[in-house]
Amino acid sequence: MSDPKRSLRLGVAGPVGTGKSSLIATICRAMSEELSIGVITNDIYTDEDARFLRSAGVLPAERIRAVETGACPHTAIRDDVTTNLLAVEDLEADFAPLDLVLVESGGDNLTATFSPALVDAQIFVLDVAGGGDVARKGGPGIARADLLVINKIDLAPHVDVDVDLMVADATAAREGGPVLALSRKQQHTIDELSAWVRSMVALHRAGSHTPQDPGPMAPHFHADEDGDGGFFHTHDEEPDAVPHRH
Ligand SMILES: Nc1nc2c(ncn2[C@@H]2O[C@H](COP(=O)(O)OP(=O)(O)O)[C@@H](O)[C@H]2O)c(=O)[nH]1
Ligand SMILES: [Mg+2]
Repeated sequence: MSDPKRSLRLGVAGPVGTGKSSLIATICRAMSEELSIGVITNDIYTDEDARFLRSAGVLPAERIRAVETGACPHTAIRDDVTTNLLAVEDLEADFAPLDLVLVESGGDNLTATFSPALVDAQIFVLDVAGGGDVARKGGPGIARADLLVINKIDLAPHVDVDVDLMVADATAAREGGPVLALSRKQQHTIDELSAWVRSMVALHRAGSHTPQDPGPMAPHFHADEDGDGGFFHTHDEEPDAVPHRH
């Protein structure tokens, strides 16, 4: 059970470019009058996401903090959550009482999920531009995040995606778990997102929400910065599953 005396810590995961930072900006814009909010971003080498959010002006700049994760951003959100936990606790102490801390993952693939040691609940974000098949192909985040968002539905007609079908496929892959079609240009979808966040905050405060682990990451590839190589590794918990080069 999560600790109802502190903020709800809500992770936002998903592939690069699907709209995680924008979704966080949307939640801040829609809810900062009813909830006291802080944000932590995870970037590999930069604080680009934090700078984007600060410049969007959706929260006072000092409520948005960047954790630079080094080579593998997934480590920070799953395997060794120490730096993120300290950043969350600092925010909670500096702006007590916070209702909600949003944690954006860095990461570059479809399977990164947060550890329940860091977040109480998580949203996994896909967008329609990734194609209608993505939701069906699955992965732990898609199947078992607390909420799956299918984002940028305003673009669906331009990329030949049937949003209703993509939502139906995702709902089946999630065995009925919640799926939300979102566009920052469609207010009724923003209202639905706000309602979901509000209900999670209420569950957390009542002490009746239990954080779930969506499951370990699949092995994945990291490109070198110069683009001519990289390495493949896993985050499995088994002792023999050490990172390895190919
Ligand atoms: N058309 C459209 N574009 C969006 C929407 N949300 C985000 N974007 C755009 O998608 C791109 C990536 O968004 P960003 O939030 O930086 O993605 P992140 O890498 O997942 O954090 C940006 O150019 C955004 O302006 C949306 O609802 N509709
Ligand atoms: Mg971002």
